[in-house]
Amino acid sequence: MKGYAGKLLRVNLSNGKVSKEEISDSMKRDFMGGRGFAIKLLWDEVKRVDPLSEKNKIIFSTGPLSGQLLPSSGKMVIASKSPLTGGYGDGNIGTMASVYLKKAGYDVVVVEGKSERPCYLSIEDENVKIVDASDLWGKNTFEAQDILEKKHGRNSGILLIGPSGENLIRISTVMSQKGRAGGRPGMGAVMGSKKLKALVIKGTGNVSNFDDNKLRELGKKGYEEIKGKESYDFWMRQGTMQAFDWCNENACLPTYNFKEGVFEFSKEMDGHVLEKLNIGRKGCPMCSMQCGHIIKDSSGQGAELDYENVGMLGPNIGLGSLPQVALLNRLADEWGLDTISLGSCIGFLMEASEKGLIKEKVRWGDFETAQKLVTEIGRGEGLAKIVAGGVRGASETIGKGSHRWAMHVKGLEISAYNCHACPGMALSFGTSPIGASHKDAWIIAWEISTDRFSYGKEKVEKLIEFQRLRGGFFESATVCRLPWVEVGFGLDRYPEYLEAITGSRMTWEDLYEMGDRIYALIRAYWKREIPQFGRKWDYPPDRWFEEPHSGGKMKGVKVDREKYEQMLSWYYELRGWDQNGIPLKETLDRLGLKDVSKEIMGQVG
Ligand code: PTT
Ligand code: SF4
Repeated sequence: MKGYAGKLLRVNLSNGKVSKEEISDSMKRDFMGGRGFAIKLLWDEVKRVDPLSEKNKIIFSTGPLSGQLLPSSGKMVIASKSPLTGGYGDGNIGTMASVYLKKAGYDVVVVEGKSERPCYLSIEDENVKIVDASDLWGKNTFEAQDILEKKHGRNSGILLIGPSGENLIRISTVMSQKGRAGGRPGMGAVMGSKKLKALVIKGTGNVSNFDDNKLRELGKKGYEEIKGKESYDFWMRQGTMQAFDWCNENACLPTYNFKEGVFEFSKEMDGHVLEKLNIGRKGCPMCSMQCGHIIKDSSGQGAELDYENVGMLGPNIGLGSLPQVALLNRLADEWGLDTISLGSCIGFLMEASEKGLIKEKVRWGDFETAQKLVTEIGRGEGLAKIVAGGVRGASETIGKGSHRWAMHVKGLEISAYNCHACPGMALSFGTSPIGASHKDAWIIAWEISTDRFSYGKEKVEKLIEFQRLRGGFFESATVCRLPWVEVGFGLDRYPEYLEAITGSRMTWEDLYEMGDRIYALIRAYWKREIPQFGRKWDYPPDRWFEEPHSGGKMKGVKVDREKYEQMLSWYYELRGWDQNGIPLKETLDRLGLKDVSKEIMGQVG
């Protein structure tokens, strides 16, 4: 099939073996790329292993749209069995590594085994080497990026971890280009466990497409369409930070460890403040609507901000200064810590301190302590040891009912939307295939603009439609979804792109079915890896059901547990899963996953 480099590169760090494998047409047809390839490979090859052992594998996977001359196409998926959740984990990163990987002749890299000494992987077309990285070990991601760029040239794509990944801190992510981050569920720790500091990728070839002329023409039109959109100017001024004000207005800003939805200092740090402080913009390759806004942090250095980072390192920990948030963000990037989980961990410690459950004083909004905590978390030292495994682990250590306000689902910390008054978004977090991420179904905007308090079946149907599109198509194609979500770029462009790339026309029905196949396989994976996995994994924390907002326009509102139960039951029914959330045999058979049902049947649930 056209549009793919056609090869999978496999590198075993235990024995140094490098091999190249053909990717079959059925794999391309049934799983497309990105997340689809990743779950298929993990299902086939990574079975009941300790995520931080040499038996786990980490997958870097592109799709047919990655790296093409098309709007916002410089993306790739990083996936593995997650050390944070114990189930399937992935993240999506914008990086030159996705562009160069395909140019080098590979769609996917699978890294397995474990190196004895720190190393990095150098991929230059045919030439693949495991290189000693002793001098890079311990360096932060900015320093290591500079060293590698100097050595390999700026025309290389670099994916790397910081010291927190080396220290096996389970909330570590993978970084690129000093500000792109991907792999929230501990992908950085998996690299660290393999003593793999980085991948440096260079490539000089070109992928052969079905109709390059048509593709060029479509790409040109796509960029023009994006620039012509009404919301483009505002997007360029505020990027994802436009959500900050909106969340505060709608009482869904994560505030004081998701206790409240409105922050008293919001006007001092919203998108308008960002506009005034902005000193530059950064983003992913092939993008004409770059969303990384740079401001000077409180130490005078540049830091790149996004809504999630500000929500979690600002209101969620009671901090109301954008330059101070930017400094915490920069530190997280240097250490290679995921900002969302980090903000949740710090918020958890602040609340534990307020409730007298830990002896240390960690006050809301205390910037100096928060700064110290980032370093301690990155090192896994001191008070931070409690949260090194995320807030689920912390609540298990502390006990005393703290699981009620440990803000995670399936072990992954909730991203920056408070859902006391957004039941659809609560269900989205509950059913996201990697734990509480917003990436699969950001239903909140639709929910607030329609019937916010409805628990109706139509909301569940909409949620599944979003998951099919975002979690199925965008994650596997693999391309940035923000042109569609944020400026209203036409969805129908994508099947046209696919046709010009691969030569085959796929309808949305075909693409949705592929999304369902990927979701069913991910669900089966969780079940196989965690035999007791089932319905009770699909609930947000008790806080949203039990503690209504104490102020703001949603004062007194909380999620109704019984009605949530009903939505969850509909969700399973619509997906063709049983009421414990496990795909039915007939569903797996229909999706071409016959062998999968044999493996998960008969497991205790
Ligand atoms: C994503 C998650 C997000 S989602 C943000 S901000 W967001 C946080 N960014 C971090 C960061 O920065 N530094 C850091 N140390 N940790 C961080 N953790 C958080 O990671 C990102 C953009 C954004 S910005 C979003 S919404 C969209 N996400 C997409 C997606 O998931 N899929 C897709 N097909 N397109 C997407 N487009 C947008 O990409 P994870 P990026 Mg990211 C500094 O990785 O694990 O998925 O978590 O990739 O290149 O940084 O782009 O308001
Ligand atoms: Fe990257 Fe942002 Fe552009 Fe998407 S919109 S490709 S995340 S810079």
